[in-house]
Amino acid sequence: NTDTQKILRLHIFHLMQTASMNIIDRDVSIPSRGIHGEAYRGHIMWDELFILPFLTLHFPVLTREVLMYRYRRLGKARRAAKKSGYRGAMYPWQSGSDGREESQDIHLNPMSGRWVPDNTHLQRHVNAAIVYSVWQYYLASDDREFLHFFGAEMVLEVARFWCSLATYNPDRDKYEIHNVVGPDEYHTGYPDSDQPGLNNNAYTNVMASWVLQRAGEVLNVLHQERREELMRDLSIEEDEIDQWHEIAHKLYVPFLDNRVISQFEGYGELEELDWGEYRRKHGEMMRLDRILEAESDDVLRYKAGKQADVLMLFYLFSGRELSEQFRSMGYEFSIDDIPRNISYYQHRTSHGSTLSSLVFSWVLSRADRPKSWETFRKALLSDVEDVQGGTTSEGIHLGAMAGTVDMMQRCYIGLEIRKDVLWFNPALPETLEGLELRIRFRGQWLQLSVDHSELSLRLMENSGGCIKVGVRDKTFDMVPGEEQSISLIV
Ligand code: IFM
Repeated sequence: NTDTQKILRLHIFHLMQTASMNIIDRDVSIPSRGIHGEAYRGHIMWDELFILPFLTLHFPVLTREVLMYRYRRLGKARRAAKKSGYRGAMYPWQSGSDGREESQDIHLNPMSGRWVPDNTHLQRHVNAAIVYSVWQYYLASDDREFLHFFGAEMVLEVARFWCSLATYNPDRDKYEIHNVVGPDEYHTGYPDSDQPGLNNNAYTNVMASWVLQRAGEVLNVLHQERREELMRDLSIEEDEIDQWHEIAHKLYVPFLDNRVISQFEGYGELEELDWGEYRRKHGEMMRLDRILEAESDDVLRYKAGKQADVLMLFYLFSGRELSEQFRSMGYEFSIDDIPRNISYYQHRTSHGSTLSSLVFSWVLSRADRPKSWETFRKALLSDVEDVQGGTTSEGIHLGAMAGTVDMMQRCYIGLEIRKDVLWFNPALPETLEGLELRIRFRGQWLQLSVDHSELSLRLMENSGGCIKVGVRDKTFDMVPGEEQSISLIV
């Protein structure tokens, strides 16, 4: 695996060029294509969701900086929400210097020479991504100062936005979210509709519910005085909190047969694409949307996705967390349902974004390790082989770069932070003999090495206290200077 290691180091190198100590106090964030090229004009999108986990476990101070970029634009996000008739804060899909929406309205299809409408700005899920990053940073760093002064306010204002976006459907006794776009950027509306956006994108609705639940939790974590202060300053009344609770537990999630989550409401009625025929005709189909548009057809008509959408849920949450999340929303969804969902969308995705192979390799890591590794290698080669045929010269793909490093750091080691416990559940692919790395958790360095039979941990000598560690189902405390070796043979 020297080749894999070499590319991972190259990825870290590029990442550290964009996010280094030099960004501290500069009010900048991390553009999706780094500072390496002009694609997306340097805009900041949701890619920090894939980038921050690496930074948080090594340079938490940089994650804080990136989150501060968002905090400084909270006022703009509030104004954007108000202008669109919502409450709270609505962050833009593409953000630049002053925090206004910078997304394009039209884009060029070079295959047809036509300019086509672009409604990708309706990806409101970026707001959930910001809260997810705030929460993960808080859990990993225990930076209560950040949560107290900045993070909590963002969480509450975004929760308020989701609450005002949701509408009640009495026929279902459920809340719904309309006119949005999920991570799959092919589906920005319904075929033959003159209205942009989709109803009840499953990823968006589940994330909105998760955010609303975190908003309740954040208020409990805060010191009483700060809680009262924020509620007063933001004019949050107790009945508003009750409403968050009600919506969080009653957001609608569409399903197809057999507990396969429907990407959005109406997805099941779309036509199946003849993937075999199209592959024969076009070979690589990463930009299936452009191929179809050039043929005067429309990707909106088909069950064909650009990138992982529903599967993002399995990327962000462990099976156990997700089952709990679904249960809280009134749905039964178990870990056993995950492989069926992966298989369904695996056959209907063109991987037109480099983020897609990354997410697929992650979600396959438990059910099909060889396939996960094969897909990981694809994500790994995104820029070194310029797999999209010419996009790397417009800037590297930082989400895929950081995400592939994070595959080693979190995915194959099964690293997860739940409440104040750092969990490990290693499942290395056959091809990976072992890993050695050092991570930062709640202000302390933990050295770890893992192979197929053993996990060794050493909490470095320092002035901190003990940390809580969990391996598979057992938890224990570790004090600075302590070493632990745990057999992985069952
Ligand atoms: O943010 C991504 C999006 O999910 C897919 N298109 C590229 C963007 C920038 O990386």
